[in-house]
Amino acid sequence: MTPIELHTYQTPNGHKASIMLEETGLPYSVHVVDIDKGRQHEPEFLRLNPNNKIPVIVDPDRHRTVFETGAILFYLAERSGALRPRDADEALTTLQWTLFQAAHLGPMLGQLWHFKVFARERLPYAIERYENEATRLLAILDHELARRPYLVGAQYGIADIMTWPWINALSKLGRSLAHTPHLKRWHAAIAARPAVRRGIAIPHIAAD
Ligand SMILES: N[C@@H](CCC(=O)N[C@@H](CS)C(=O)NCC(=O)O)C(=O)O
Repeated sequence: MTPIELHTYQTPNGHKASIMLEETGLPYSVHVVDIDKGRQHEPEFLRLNPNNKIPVIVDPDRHRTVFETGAILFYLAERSGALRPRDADEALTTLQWTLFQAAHLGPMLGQLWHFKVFARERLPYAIERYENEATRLLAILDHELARRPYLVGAQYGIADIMTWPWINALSKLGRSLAHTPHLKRWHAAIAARPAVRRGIAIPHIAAD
């Protein structure tokens, strides 16, 4: 099979795709899109994703380009047969937690990151709003994970890969998992997976 192209950068969203590729064992090549230098706005990249966001995958054998990590993960599960929901019920629950990540956890933590780390002006109202949203969403995940090992049930899967890189990045936002013990247990279990350790090292970016 021709390797799948992964267009990515060292970020939580990029890591969802690289972890999934590592879990599937599909051959792939890495193409660094330096979003710190604005490469995601260049015409060549916009042809892959008009929404100027990494990651994107290109599957040359299927003439298929996919952006949005939820779609990428479902595509790679189908393509490889790995981590595929086992029945319609599991597929629907997986989609539900995938959309929860894409619609809530990702955007809220992304905004918190923006206002805490990048904003030129310190805006206490914005920081408080997104801190509170983060606390609320983490409590939901902790409550769910008190009742089962992984987001969809007994098995690790796509919904966990969607969510884990953002939980893993919380320490960069000055937040710990001390008050969410079930989320902490889940985070540690996934962090120990060899494919996850390899996935978060991608792309390797040499220091200047
Ligand atoms: N919902 C998108 C989010 C992707 C995303 O926000 N990517 C960020 C990096 S973590 C990005 O490329 N930002 C560049 C920009 O906004 O210009 C997904 O799940 O793929």
